[in-house]
Amino acid sequence: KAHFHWDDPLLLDTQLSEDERMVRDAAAEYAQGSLMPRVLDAFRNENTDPSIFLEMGQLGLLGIMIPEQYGGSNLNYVSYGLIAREVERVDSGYRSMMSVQSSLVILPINEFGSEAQKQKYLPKLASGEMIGCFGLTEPNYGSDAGGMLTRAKKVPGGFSLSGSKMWISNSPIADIFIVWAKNDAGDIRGYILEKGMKGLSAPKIEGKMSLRASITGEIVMDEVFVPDENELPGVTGLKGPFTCLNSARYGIAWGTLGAAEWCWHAARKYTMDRKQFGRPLAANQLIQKKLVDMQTEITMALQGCLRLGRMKDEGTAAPEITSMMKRNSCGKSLEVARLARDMHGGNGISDEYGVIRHMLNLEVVNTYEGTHDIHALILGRAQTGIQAFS
Ligand code: TGC
Ligand code: FAD
Repeated sequence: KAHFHWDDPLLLDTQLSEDERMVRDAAAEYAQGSLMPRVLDAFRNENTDPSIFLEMGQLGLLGIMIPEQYGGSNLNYVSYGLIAREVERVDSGYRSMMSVQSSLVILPINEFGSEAQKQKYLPKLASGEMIGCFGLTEPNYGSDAGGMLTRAKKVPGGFSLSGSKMWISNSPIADIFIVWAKNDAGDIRGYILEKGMKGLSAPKIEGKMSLRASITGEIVMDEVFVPDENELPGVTGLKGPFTCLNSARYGIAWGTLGAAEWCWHAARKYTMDRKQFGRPLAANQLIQKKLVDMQTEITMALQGCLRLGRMKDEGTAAPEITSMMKRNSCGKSLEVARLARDMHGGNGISDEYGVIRHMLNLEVVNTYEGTHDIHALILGRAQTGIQAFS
């Protein structure tokens, strides 16, 4: 009889190439060795350490899919997913810092930027010397991103940008800002703004109870002059930001499962160690059922992510599949984290045990990059042909 691997039932490990396993192991070593020791303080004291970008850059974790000539590592989508899973096993906030930099800042410049923009920004973004952020959401336009009010008015030599972006990861510490705005014709275009431009500010949003290791802010633009050469020439319309989101949402689909795996393993260990009524908690049928539900959901979701990664690598993945995986991974991981929190009893609410931190983080991950329900509507439209957003 073949051996059952309780922690990898479908033998995901054996479905990876040697190179993919090496990338995953390097990311795991960094995440467990350098990020894990910092996370309790970072979350408790809302302390975002910008040097993490340099560390990730040195390991090649930021410019994963861009060509080596721009400082990238030219790896595949499966590797990107595996890295996200290892980083988010520690904390969704650290994965968030990484996804914004790689999928939402490096990717649009690489895909839609001019040669001069690529040469100017990509190497420093890939090395982590420069920190980037991505401004799509506005105070009154979140899910309905296309309704944005931010305007890029044509002026001699460039554009004058006015408006505000809300809930922007990395913005208070960012050197560059990818901002999506409507031009005089009403078309959505991307602009690269730099810290220090007159009229530009990025105040921190205080009081976040989730993703506390990752700083979040606004982007406020009051007639910021942006030269012509800072407009992204290669894309017009919502396709621009959504192309970036396809990649970031894919990373989230893998990443949340890392957080879920961590919670599952913690719940297993805790319930095997802790005794109530004279025997381990894990000796109870209810507890075993919860552990098996976690194992089943995580195993199937990981297999789905791997399949999506392979499809992205071969160019056959429609964006709707990313919606399916992002939605499934976030919803199921949040449920796993809530169960794990419950199985830790009172200790489960202490940050020392980690499960409540993951649970709180996953509340946001289930909301950003398209909420759980918005992805249901994207998939519902694809299945019925009927648009149910409005
Ligand atoms: P819709 O009519 O569906 O599409 C408009 C145009 O966009 C194109 N498009 C896509 N292109 C590429 N990939 C995709 N996934 C695309 N989805 C749509 C589409 O083809 C069309 O192009 P064209 O040329 O025909 O005009 O647009 P809609 O306004 O009806 O969209 C509705 C909806 C709900 C699907 C969309 O607005 C949506 O996805 N809303 C969610 C908003 C969102 O995800 N925001 C994320 C903000 S960034 C963020 O959260 C970062 S957190 C990062 C971190 O910290 O990790
Ligand atoms: P809303 O769109 O107002 O939605 C509120 C509720 O209504 C949700 O449950 C939603 O599912 C539901 N809803 C909305 N429309 C419909 C409908 N038609 N039918 C049924 N239900 C509906 N954005 C960026 O651009 N860049 C970033 O870096 C970034 N980072 C973020 C970091 C954090 C910590 C957070 C919290 C958010 C971040 N966001 C970022 C914003 C994020 O993408 C939005 O919060 C998200 O898209 C949802 O928008 P909203 O908050 O305006 O909610």
